[in-house]
Amino acid sequence: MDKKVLSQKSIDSTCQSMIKKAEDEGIETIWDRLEKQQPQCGFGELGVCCKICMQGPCRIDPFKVGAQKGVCGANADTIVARNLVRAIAGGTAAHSGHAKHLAHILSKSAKGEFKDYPVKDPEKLKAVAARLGVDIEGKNNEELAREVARLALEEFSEKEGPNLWAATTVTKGRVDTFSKLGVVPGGIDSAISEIMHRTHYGVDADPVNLLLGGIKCSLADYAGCHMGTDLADILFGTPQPVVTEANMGVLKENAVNIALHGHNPALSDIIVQVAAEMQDEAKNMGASEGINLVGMCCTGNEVLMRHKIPPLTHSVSQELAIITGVIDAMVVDYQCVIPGLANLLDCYHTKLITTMPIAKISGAQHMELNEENARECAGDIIKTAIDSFGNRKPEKVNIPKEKNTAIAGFSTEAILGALGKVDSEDPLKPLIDNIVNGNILGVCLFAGCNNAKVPQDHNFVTMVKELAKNNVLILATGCGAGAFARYGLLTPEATLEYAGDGLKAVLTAVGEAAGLNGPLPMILHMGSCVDNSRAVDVAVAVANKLGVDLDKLPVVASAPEAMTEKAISIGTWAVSGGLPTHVGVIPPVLGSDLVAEVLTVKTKELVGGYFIVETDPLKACEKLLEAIKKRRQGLNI
Ligand code: NFS
Repeated sequence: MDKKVLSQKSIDSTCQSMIKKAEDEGIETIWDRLEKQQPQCGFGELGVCCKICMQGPCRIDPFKVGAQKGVCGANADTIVARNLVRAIAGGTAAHSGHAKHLAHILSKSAKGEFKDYPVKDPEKLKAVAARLGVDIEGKNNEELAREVARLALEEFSEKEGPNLWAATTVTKGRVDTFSKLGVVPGGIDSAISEIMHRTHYGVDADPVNLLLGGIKCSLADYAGCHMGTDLADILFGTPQPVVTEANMGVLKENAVNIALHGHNPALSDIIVQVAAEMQDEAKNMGASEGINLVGMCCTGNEVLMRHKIPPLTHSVSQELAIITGVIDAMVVDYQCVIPGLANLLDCYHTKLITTMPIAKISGAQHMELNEENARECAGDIIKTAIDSFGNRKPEKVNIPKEKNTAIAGFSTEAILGALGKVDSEDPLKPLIDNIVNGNILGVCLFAGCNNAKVPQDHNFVTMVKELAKNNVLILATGCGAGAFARYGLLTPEATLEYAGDGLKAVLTAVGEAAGLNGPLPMILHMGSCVDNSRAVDVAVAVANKLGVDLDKLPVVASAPEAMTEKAISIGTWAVSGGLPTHVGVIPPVLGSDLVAEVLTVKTKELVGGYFIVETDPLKACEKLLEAIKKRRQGLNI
């Protein structure tokens, strides 16, 4: 495979060398499977294929020659809208399933049943409880945890009134806008099941009404994300800045390498705690450097943010981790864990360990997390990994050298803490002053996945360099943040190299006030995908302080390599939150002019935000910069 072909798959040199190794060994990866799928179904790409009832599958001829209606009479607009909102419901189910899991843990922890999950951050617990309207006076941690967990669990089912996690965390203006449109979600699960109901055969056939349903469900997704962040912080601690290293060079030949992959910290955080106590066991088995934990995808982000576990690789390159030949165990929970991993187990010694009852993979070893005995489960899993170390196949070992320093851990609290070092009375003032005086032109939140259809990380890296040069402050989450970590872009050096003068001056002033002897990293890594809620918290605080709504702020978002249903639901709530939101992959909506028009134009009138679909990263930057400048004009700054 020549360099050009490799760079069309990933721009990460470690990934390229592992793709090459896979090819040499005759091993199939995600990119080979994508190739075998060509040409992909054009009807599916346009969103005009309907499989909802058994009279189908039906498809609409995009050239307007053949069938224009499905058997039931649904046209392209209805079919595209139905498919899209079902994807939003899928994403919502995933994010909120993660939050619900943590709510159950907090509930049992408060009752003294899950002893391995004490409240780690009582301050956050108090803050969340107060925000939810709990009277916190004189209550101890257990009482508060019980109330927060009860309120959290109540947020899932049918309930009267708005969802608390959505309504208490956005601006008043947003709540009014959502109320006017009739899209305020109640229970999260109710919102999901409402979508499944209204997209069932013969229910909602009005595309605009369906899309409004999608907005409502996306707001339930937002509620789930925010709850996921809040509860994880309460149980495992609110992140503060950490310095570590990223990319495959963090693997160690003489250590038991355990990759933590998936999304939920429920098990991975415990593994981090227990592994620290089992270093000698690994050494006794011949691993002179003990246990080396590394992170992947959003579970990786969770343990990076709280424990500076080095991120290894992300999203489309997950199989390549195993191809290094030194991952002794890959421990997975749920979401974004591809079944393709199991195909590698015949050739490599890696133990693929599934741990959640809802996420098993044929060929993997299942060691289920029992939260009543979480530390013991974690210990068993680590022992399995230590045993696996002895089964390495030396001829398969090849660790790419490259790694880069990465600074992460920028929770809302950490960002406000750093700003508070500049102005302790009014931490937001330095940020707002610098937005007003133009040192910071605007803010862009980068989120979302890699997508095998896009050269891995190409759009992410191209776009941040361009935006930073134009003095846009960059926040990042998810696999996007992971990408930036691997290229050394989460560093003060990147600020010095790429940031425009205004941005550089601000990041330097804050960094020096915070005692860093230099600027803050060019990109602030805020955590996993549910942690996009942290970015909302910052934006809401700024909006409230300025006395304007979110749709007036020079704040934009981008998912330049989006892939999952979760990315679609987050994108939809970012738009509903008032943000111009870029997507760098064509979503399956082009089969309906009406749906495409609603998403990119009409939503602007309804909620202030809108989608910008642009596959060229530099053109996307132009469009985002234009959107930021328009917003600045609107604010007269
Ligand atoms: Ni977000 Fe995180 Fe990554 Fe995409 Fe998957 S890990 S939750 S969905 S692929 S960014």
